[in-house]
Amino acid sequence: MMPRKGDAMIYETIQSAVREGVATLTLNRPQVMNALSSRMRAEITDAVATLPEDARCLVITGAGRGFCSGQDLTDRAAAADLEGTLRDEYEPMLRAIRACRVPVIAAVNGVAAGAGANLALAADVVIAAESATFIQAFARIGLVPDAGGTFVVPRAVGMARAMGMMLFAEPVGARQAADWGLIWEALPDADFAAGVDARARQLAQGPTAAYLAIREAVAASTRNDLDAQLALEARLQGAAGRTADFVEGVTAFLEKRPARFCGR
Ligand code: T3D
Repeated sequence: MMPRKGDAMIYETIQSAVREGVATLTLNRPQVMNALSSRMRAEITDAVATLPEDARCLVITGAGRGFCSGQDLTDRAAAADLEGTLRDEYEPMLRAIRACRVPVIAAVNGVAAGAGANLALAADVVIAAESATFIQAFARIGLVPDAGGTFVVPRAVGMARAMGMMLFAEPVGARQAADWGLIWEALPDADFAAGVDARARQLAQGPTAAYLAIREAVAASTRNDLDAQLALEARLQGAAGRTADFVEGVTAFLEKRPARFCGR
């Protein structure tokens, strides 16, 4: 039974806060490099699905020197039901991130290993500190990459690099991950916090409805043919064209001033 206060879940393994439209979810088990326990998965899922009304961007990051070391390996007896855990706990967490009602940035402050790497890669944009690494660590312990890794990684970096990452299970540095197209950018460690903050504010002040439509279109492009994708673009653009933010965007352009988007 998860501790609750009224309807709200009390978080023990994560911290969440909202400031000026930016919600920050911090994985907070630094003594184990923010390894994912069952409780942490439930808390992440809940926090992402119940973001405060005023949030218009979500940043997921880690406390301490790591981002997330994947499954908590102290939690795994040989007889653990891995299939059930993936289906009942990982999948809802990943789906919550993919369906988040605002754009999601993974701010990868340090090592992201196993399901921790793939948790980061579930975000819309990944920004990493230069000292961070991404490790498809699964084969080191006799497992198969999960948490969406076999879907996302080959699409981002191609089959050869995906296979190398997964078979050798070695760290890929943030700079290389950016060069390969696995993540958006790697920032010098000294600039990381400010760089993430600037990008988060940019998204929090942007046209939220258009961002979500962009996510939908890009995700659909992995399964659609051109005809279906053109039809989807037309439908999404029709909806975007009816938003207050489109009116504001065009008005601001014509008035030669920055747009003030309301997110609708
Ligand atoms: O349900 C299922 O099981 C299926 C789902 C599976 C999903 C997965 O994610 S499987 C992959 C699990 N993750 C890993 O295999 C990574 C294990 N960790 C590491 O390889 C390394 O710790 C890191 C590369 C992440 C970091 O290395 P380093 O040298 O910077 O730090 P460290 O000293 O290894 O770790 C610091 C502490 O965190 C240490 O504890 P200690 O000695 O100080 O008491 C270490 O044991 C602990 N820790 C790190 N990762 C985990 C962990 N404790 C529990 N679970 C972990 N995943």
